Amino acid sequence: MAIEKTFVMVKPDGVQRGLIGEIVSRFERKGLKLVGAKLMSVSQQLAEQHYAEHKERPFFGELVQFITSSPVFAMVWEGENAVSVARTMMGKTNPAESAPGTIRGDFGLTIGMNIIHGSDSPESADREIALWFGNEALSYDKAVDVWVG
Ligand code: DAT
Ligand code: MG
Repeated sequence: MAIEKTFVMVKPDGVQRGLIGEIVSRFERKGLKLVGAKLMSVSQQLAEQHYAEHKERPFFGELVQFITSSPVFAMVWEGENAVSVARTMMGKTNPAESAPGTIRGDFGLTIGMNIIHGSDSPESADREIALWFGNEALSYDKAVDVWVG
C-alpha cells in the first residue's frame, strides 16, 4: 500500500474550454480523493518556480506566459499510487501522441496547450503541493474508501 498525494492542475486552456468538471469527474470516478482545490491566477514567480526544471528549455518563456495568461484550477488528489495513476489518466505530454481515453488524448491537440499538469514523481508531488497549497490540503475519511482499496 502506497497512499500518495499528487498535484494536478487544469491549465488555462482547460479552464477556458469548460473542462474542469469533466476532469474532476474522471479523477473522482477513478476512486481518488480530492483533498485540495482552488481556482486561481498564477503569478510570474509561482509559474517560474513551478516549472524551474525547464528554465533552460527554449519553450520556457512561452510556458510561463501561457500558465499565467488566465486562471488555473489547482488540485491535490490522494489515493493508492496517486502520482502514477494520475499521469496515466493524463496521457503523454504531447496530446498528438496521447492515447484516446486519456485526458490529453481525448481533449488536446498541441503540446503548447495540453490541458492538464500532474506531478511526475512522489518527490515532485511533495515539492509542488508545498509550493501551491502549503499545508492547506485536507485529510478526511470517506465511507467509500474501503471499497476502492
Ligand atoms: P508534462 O507536463 O507531461 O510533465 P514536461 O514536464 O516535460 O511535461 O513539460 C512541461 C510542459 O511544458 C508540458 O506540459 C508542455 C510544455 N512543453 C514540454 N515540451 C515542450 C516542447 N517541446 N515544446 C513546447 N512546449 C513543451
Ligand atoms: Mg512535468
